[in-house]
Amino acid sequence: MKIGITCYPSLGGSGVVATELGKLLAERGHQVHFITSGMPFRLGAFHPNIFYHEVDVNNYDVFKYPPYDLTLANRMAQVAKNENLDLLHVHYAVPHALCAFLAKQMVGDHLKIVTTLHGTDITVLGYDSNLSDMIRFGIERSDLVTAVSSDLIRQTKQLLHVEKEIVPVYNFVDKRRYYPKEVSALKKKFAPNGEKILMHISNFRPVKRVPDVIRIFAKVRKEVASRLILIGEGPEMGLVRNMIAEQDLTQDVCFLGKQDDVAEVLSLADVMLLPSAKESFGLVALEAMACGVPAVTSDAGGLPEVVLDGVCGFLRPIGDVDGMAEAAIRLLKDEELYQMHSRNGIERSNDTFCHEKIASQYEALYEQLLGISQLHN
Ligand code: GMT
Repeated sequence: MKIGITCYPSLGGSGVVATELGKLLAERGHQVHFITSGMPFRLGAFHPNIFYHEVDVNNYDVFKYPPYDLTLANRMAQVAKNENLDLLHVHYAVPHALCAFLAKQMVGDHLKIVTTLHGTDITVLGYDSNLSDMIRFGIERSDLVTAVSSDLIRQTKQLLHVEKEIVPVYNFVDKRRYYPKEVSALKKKFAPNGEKILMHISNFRPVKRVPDVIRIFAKVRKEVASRLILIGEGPEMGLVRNMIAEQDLTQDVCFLGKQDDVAEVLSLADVMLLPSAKESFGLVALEAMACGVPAVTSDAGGLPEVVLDGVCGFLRPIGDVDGMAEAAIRLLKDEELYQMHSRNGIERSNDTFCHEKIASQYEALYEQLLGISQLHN
């Protein structure tokens, strides 16, 4: 198949999923064309089946706002015509589903549109009355719509009153890159006296509740000698740094900033913290589990579909700092319990969220949409 993929290319789970999926499809022999405003950050090495088409937005003085949407739609139509694309798979509804719809109007009905809903495109932007009708329209005019969790489907239907069928397709991890790694030498650098390491990775937006991470860590540290590694950057970074200083935690917290490839650092962690207020899936919890690191998270959105409470981590109500701290302490103090959770997480990520399984699921959906009889599997 000839597949166009559009996503936000900078750091973020939806861009990661779109890029990794494109790479897997290319490995399976499909021709994959990324149509994005910048090189997707996880695209990596050259592959003969992968092509990149940049969306170069005109910043002409007359425009108060650069016309990303129209330029993207135009580029999608150009690439679809020139490369004879079978379908466009767009990640994140706003504005990508609408751009794909416009491109289809320009190219013709044979071009199929697949839209994947990732989270805040619904759970935040869906509440904006300036956008909600447009989001519903984009979903309804897509030929196929998927969402990364059943909870996101439920929320989409409830909030936007969408009639269209939405197919759940979970996110995945590539187990060839995400597995427990031998990092004992590196661990000594971050935890020289054998302290346990708690980790948090996010874009430091309010929805991630990073201040809760600091509160949880402050409690854990009283019971278990530990350090906190923070990865990522974002609007709440200043607030978080202030909290750390005020609570006199500076010497035990390490900021690694934005990291392109977290597969290398995840194995440093003993516990992953993700206390988000909203999380349609929580890719970072899955990536941690794949590396044998149990996650202690809130029970927001799709997280209960990823982390099984008491099996490969713990789920606690949003804002339950005491509960999350207590769960982390239990894991860190009880080696047998810890090993069980770690093993279960690896098993669950390799099974339910295996990259091959999910790539096959997308492939089968594309084939069904294009009326191709399924020859593989
Ligand atoms: O909205 C965001 O937080 C960013 C978005 C993204 O583009 O990474 O994250 C969403 O999509 C990820 C990949 O499907 C999910 O793992 C995240 O849970 C989801 N974020 C939220 O729902 C807050």
